Amino acid sequence: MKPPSVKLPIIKIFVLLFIAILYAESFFSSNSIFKLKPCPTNSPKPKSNYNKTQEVVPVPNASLWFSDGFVYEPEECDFANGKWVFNSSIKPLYSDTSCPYISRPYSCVKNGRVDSEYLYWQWQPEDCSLPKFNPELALKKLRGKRLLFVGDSLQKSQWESFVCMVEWIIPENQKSMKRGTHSVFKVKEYNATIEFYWAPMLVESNTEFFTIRDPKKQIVKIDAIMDRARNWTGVDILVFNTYVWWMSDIKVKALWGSFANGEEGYEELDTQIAYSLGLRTWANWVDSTVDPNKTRVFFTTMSPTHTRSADWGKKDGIKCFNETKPITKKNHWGTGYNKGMMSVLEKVVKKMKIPVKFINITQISEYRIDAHSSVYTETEGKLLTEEEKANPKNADCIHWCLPGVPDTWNQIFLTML
Ligand SMILES: *[C@@H]1O[C@H](CO)[C@@H](O)[C@H](O)[C@H]1NC(C)=O
Ligand SMILES: *[C@@H]1O[C@H](CO)[C@@H](O)[C@H](O)[C@H]1NC(C)=O
Ligand SMILES: *[C@@H]1O[C@H](CO)[C@@H](O)[C@H](O)[C@H]1NC(C)=O
Ligand SMILES: *[C@@H]1O[C@H](CO)[C@@H](O)[C@H](O)[C@H]1NC(C)=O
Ligand SMILES: *[C@@H]1O[C@H](CO)[C@@H](O)[C@H](O)[C@H]1NC(C)=O
Ligand SMILES: *[C@@H]1O[C@H](CO)[C@@H](O)[C@H](O)[C@H]1NC(C)=O
Ligand SMILES: *[C@@H]1O[C@H](CO)[C@@H](O)[C@H](O)[C@H]1NC(C)=O
Ligand SMILES: CC(=O)N[C@H]1CO[C@H](CO)[C@@H](O)[C@@H]1O
Repeated sequence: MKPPSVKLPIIKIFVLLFIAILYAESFFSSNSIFKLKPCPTNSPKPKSNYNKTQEVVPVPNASLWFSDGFVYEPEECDFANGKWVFNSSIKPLYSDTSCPYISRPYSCVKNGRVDSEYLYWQWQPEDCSLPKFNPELALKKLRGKRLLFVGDSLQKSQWESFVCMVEWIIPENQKSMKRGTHSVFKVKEYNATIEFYWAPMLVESNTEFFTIRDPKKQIVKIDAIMDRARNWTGVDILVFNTYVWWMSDIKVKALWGSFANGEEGYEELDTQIAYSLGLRTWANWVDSTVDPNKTRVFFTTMSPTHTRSADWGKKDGIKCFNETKPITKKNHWGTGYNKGMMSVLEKVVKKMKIPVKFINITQISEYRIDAHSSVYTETEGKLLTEEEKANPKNADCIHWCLPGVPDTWNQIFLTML
């Protein structure tokens, strides 16, 4: 009885915030090809950025990189087992001013974040070392290929992180970006694309395009995926995620078939059951459609939220506000991700015909209470005022600053590619 009554308001708060934030982003307003304008920031910036990052990528020759002592066996190393190590010599490959593709809610520095320690932690697995993200190697692996991320706003930040980490080595006239429900970043020189498809629950729901903003009114079409999934065919590398949208209420309103009877006839299901059914719809599509000889399938596990500061011994209600250091307690686990949901995901994937590899980011991200967008975000398209910024209630403890934690997700992902 007690645990749900404690958890429920937290869950509600974060999803309301989540929806408000995403709504502000407006997926449809920028549905045009923005060829990068040769604007003043673009001409001097890439140069200085390039010099900086030259140091970060000491071995730009990929064949050297391969033979440079990085014997890396993802199968043999458990990345989740490790710790964050402070290293002031780290130089992020991009910043939110050098990379023009970062959505506003992740642009923490632009939005006024002045503390910068959160940029200088590197993930150190216990049993191996994690190679740096080498943009040239990434592009070589993607030559002639399509990489498509499908999922929610956290997946979107992983996509933006990936694009930003490679885009600075590509000449202006060799790249283009088109934004929309299906966003496409093209690298002409390599005949490669890095794409994102907005599908926060993978299956359809009535809230995903923000016409309905009350999570209580969310209805999920638990068996509907075919229409959108047509756009995911013929891709070489698919990366899915879905989690946080399933947590909008204590039950999920699930509907089978079409919305033909209006939105009547839904059934209220326990979150884990609904998640399992939704994932099975996705799994059936993958199993029946994906050619494993052409396409590799990945799944990014849940990104933990940090809305309950009591989880790490702080007064509750502060959330991740003002946090500047990761949690150091090994295997720290808070209420920001649900282990039951994780095992649902594992069970569904285990039964699939097509192999799906997990990019398991959950535990490593769980430590990073310091790296969320917090109050360096926007609501309804506007930055928070100084007064709003002083109020922990306004902190976004779901999304992450870019550059930041999603870069490490991609560092792990690149070793798996
Ligand atoms: C970048 O490096 C080149 C050669 O090392 C140097 O000539 C140039 O001044 C540097 N640019 C900046 C902005 O530091
Ligand atoms: C990269 O390294 C390999 C092996 O040392 C060498 O054969 C090749 O010429 C190098 N490529 C470039 C572009 O330097
Ligand atoms: C710290 O970062 C620098 C630059 O990335 C790297 O050369 C150095 O090895 C790192 N130190 C440790 C202890 O990993
Ligand atoms: C470019 O890549 C696509 C697949 O993404 C492939 O169908 C096409 O043949 C490639 N074109 C060239 C010129 O390599
Ligand atoms: C994949 O390739 C293997 C070996 O070339 C072949 O035996 C198998 O039938 C192929 N699978 C599919 C689904 O095309
Ligand atoms: C947040 O940090 C600022 C600056 O260190 C401090 O003035 C303020 O009291 C802190 N607020 C809370 C709620 O901890
Ligand atoms: C991801 O890692 C966590 C913690 O290391 C583990 O409990 C969980 O089972 C893993 N999930 C998957 C899908 O492998
Ligand atoms: C967002 C998007 O690109 N949707 C497309 C998915 O595929 C269907 C059918 O091919 C198109 O009609 C949609 O426009």
